[in-house]
Amino acid sequence: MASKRGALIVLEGVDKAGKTTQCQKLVQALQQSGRPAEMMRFPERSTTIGKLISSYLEKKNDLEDHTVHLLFSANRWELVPLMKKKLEQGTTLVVDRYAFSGAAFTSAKPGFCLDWCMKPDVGLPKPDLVMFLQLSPAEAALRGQFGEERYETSVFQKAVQQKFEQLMKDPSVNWQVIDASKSVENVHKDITTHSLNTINTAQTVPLGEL
Ligand code: DGP
Repeated sequence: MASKRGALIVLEGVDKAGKTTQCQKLVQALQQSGRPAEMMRFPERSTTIGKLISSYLEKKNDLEDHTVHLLFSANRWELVPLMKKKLEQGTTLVVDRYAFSGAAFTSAKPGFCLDWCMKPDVGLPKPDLVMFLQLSPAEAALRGQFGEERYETSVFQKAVQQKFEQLMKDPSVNWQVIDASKSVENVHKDITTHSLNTINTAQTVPLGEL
């Protein structure tokens, strides 16, 4: 009998929602309970494409908006063989941002529609679960100043949030909205509950495509 595949679990949300902390805590909890799990993040800045993206985000270079959109997508595609291998081996992947950030961030720019923005990611492995860490712009502001990177302004983040709300209407994606205003431990509990359910059901269905 074929071994059981891992689940593809994605955390999305605007800045300051706590995605990275929660990804790390989830991976740790899964590993401690004997379930193979690893964290990934997008953009993955270590590759050649990722380095270009990183210097764009740090405002060290300027790239045309369509071009950078395609680079973000290419950065996801270049990791697909590794993702598939790990999932097939039974490792659950907990991913900090994915194609939904791609569509939300670019479509928040003037002159872009959501439909065009989603096209380059069509065919990527489909997450079994996407948890959206919901935090109001006011609560996010209480968590401290934005950094220096491109996109880190409250006006842009509000536009991104609206785009995520549109994306969450897609019933073909298993979205779960998580109240990220709760304590770190309580958010972790919610995320763990959804993830354990998903890991069990993912074993019974093949990996889909976006
Ligand atoms: P992070 O390393 O998670 O802080 O993400 C870096 C920034 O890049 C953050 O502002 C979100 C943005 N971002 C992530 N993925 C994409 C994408 O696919 N396209 C665009 N335009 N921006 C993205």
